[in-house]
Amino acid sequence: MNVALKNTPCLIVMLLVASGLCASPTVGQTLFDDFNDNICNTAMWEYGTDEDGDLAEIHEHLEYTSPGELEPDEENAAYYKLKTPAPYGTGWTVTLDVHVGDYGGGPESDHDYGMEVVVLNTADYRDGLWFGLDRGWWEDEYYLGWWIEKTTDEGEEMEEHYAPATASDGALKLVWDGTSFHSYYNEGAGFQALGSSISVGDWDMDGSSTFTLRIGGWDWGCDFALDDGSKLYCDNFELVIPEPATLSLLGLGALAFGLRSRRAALIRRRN
Ligand SMILES: [Ca+2]
Ligand SMILES: [Ca+2]
Ligand SMILES: [Ca+2]
Repeated sequence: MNVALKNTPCLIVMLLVASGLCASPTVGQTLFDDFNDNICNTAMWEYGTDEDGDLAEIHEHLEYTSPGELEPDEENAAYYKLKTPAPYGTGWTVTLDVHVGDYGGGPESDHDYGMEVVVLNTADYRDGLWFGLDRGWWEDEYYLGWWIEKTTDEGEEMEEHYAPATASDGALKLVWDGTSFHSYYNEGAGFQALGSSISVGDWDMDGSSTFTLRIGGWDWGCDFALDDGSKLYCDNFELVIPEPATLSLLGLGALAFGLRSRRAALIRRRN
């Protein structure tokens, strides 16, 4: 083997790291995807679905499509999942642009849908954090809002925060400071906090644990297909894992900060 060929794999790794395409999130690294090439970066992402949801890079963003609801109470979801989980011990920040268009429909058919970031305890997928922009009809009320919800294997210890949204477009930011999660949303006037911080101390994790990170879309109870193109999508995923010193400089350390059950959460929110 000549020297050039022998060094090729090493060169490729160096180029991948330099271009941000390397799949392993490590301290000091930023992972970014603008989805502009309309092809899944399989070095970074695994594709997954629940039921019949579909997710695809198209129109230079990541777009969700539902086939419509066939069975009552069925939920569809499709997602990109990071191939390499994010580490527990160091802090990290994920940001994502989301767009949840208006499909209308009548209150006679309860349904809701949205785009989200999902964090799961790699060792126990019952431990989860679901954060996104959601829209839909529920019991004759039409809502659009930012929503973060925590689940655990204990079930009854669920936490959640909700804030009404004013537009179909926005950005969300989730910050892990090594102890708890801080959630923010931005509708054009800068990021603002969505409720208080959420601790995952009851997830039985330790310094060697990791989080699985997913982005994607979902719908529940729809009796029509979310297939109109570009109405439900996300864009510009960024995961930043700063050096610990950088994290404290950002002031993040100073901020006091599964199984899906949206139906139960909605009922609680409305009561
Ligand atoms: Ca894009
Ligand atoms: Ca791509
Ligand atoms: Ca657990």
